[in-house]
This record gives sequence, structure tokens and C-alpha cells, in this order.
Amino acid sequence: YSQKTYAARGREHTHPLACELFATMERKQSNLSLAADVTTKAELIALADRVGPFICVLKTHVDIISDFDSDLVVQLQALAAKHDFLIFEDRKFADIGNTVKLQYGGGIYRIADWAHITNCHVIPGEGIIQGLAEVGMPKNRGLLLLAEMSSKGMLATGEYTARNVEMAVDNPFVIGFIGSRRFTEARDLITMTPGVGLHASGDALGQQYRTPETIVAENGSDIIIVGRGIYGPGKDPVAEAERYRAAGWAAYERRLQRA
Ligand code: UP6
Repeated sequence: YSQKTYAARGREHTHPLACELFATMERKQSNLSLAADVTTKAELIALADRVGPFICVLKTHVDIISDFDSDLVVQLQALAAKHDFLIFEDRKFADIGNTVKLQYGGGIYRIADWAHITNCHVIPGEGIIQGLAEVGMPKNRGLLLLAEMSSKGMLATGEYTARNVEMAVDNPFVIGFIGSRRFTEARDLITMTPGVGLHASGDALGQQYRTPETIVAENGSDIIIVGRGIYGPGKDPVAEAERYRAAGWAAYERRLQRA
């Protein structure tokens, strides 16, 4: 599967949201997701509008926005339509099924109403997936499991990662993983990879960066997630977004050629 084109995988996938995602990637020639970790509404809207043309997925952390309101969601949805991208709220749910249902569907953020994709840790066991699926499946949302993390010393390894893969294969609400590589051929589950950078090797708080070439061409991941590499201090977000889009797409084309 990782040697198939995104277009073919989009045509064949059993989850409608995954079909939509692959089709978007093909249309825009982009396997780039922007990690938009800015802290005000105005900054997030401005960044999403500028970088929107280059990305397939906008990844948000809505709980870091100091002036969050429902109008922000309306504006993000308008930008998603204008620039043709999906929205991924990187919520990293980690509680029991009953609690995550309330956190996903309700509260101030009402994540399930607007985020096409969200994610969770499976540390509580598979009830967390079931709880999220009860809210998200009727809305045609999709879930990623955090099978690995990018940070130094992370504990999601070995048997824990393997259990993530088993749970993902078993539950149709799951469309894939956060992690560093392709984990399984089953159900053509997607991998999205954070910790991607072309220059820096990491930050002062344990983040570790690898290149699009390593992640996509060698490891078989599908989507690169890039944050500060695009809008960090002194960077031109439009130029950097195009650079990462081109690098991610070139790595994907090299992967296809290796087949
Ligand atoms: N993220 C990681 N590593 C993980 C999972 N998620 O970095 O294992 C998220 C962070 C941040 C983004 O929450 O939003 O990906 C990475 O941003 P950066 O490119 O600026 O380091």
C-alpha cells in the first residue's frame, strides 16, 4: 500500500474521510500538515489563510488559543473550504470512554462538530476508542492513535506500539496513527508524523526532528506535520510551507519509484 499512489488509495479506502483526505492530497500535491501552534485567534486565522494553499491538513491545539470563541471555528471552516484542507484537532485524549465522550462532543470547544480528525492515547484501553467513536462516527470523523511520539525518551515503544496497531485494525473509526513509520498494511491505515524539520535537530524541551526524506521515502509515513519549521522566528511562512510541501511530495515520489 505504501507503494501505491495517494489517488489509488483514496479510491479504494473503506473510510469516507480517508478517501476525502487522499483525494485532497492528490489535488493539492501535498502531504504536508501545518502544526499551527500560535496562541491567538488572529494569528491562527492569518497563518491558516497564508499557508492554507500548501497543506492537506491544518493541525490545531484549540486549547492554547487565549481568545477562543465559536467564531474562530466558523472562520477555520471557511478557510478549510477556501483552501481545500481538512482540520485535525490534536487533542490527545487519554481518559476513560465516558469522559472522553463528554470532552470530544461538548465543553467549550465541541471538537467533534468541526474537527475532521482527532487523536487519542490508548493508555486507558480500547474503551477510549469506543467512547470517541460513539460521538465521531455518526459525524463521519476519523481518529488517529498515538502509536509513537517524536520526543526524546518517549515511552510508546515495543508492546505498547504493537497494541496500538491491533486496536486500530479492529476499530473502523480509526483511520491511522501518529508515529514515525508505516505500521501495518491492514485497512490501509494512514501514518501522520510530527517532529519533521529540514534544519534544526530538536528543541530545548525534547522535541526531535527528522527529514521528510527519512519519514516519507524511507519509513513509509504518509503525512509530515511541521510547525516551527514553517513559522518559527525569522521565517517566511509562505516560502517555508512551499518548501516543505515540495520536499514532502518529492519524498513521496521517490518512495513510489522504489516500488
Ligand atoms: N506532536 C509532536 N510529537 C508527537 C505528537 N504530537 O511534536 O509525538 C505535535 C506537537 C506540536 C507539533 O503538539 O503541535 O506536533 C510539532 O510542532 P513543531 O514542528 O513546532 O515541533
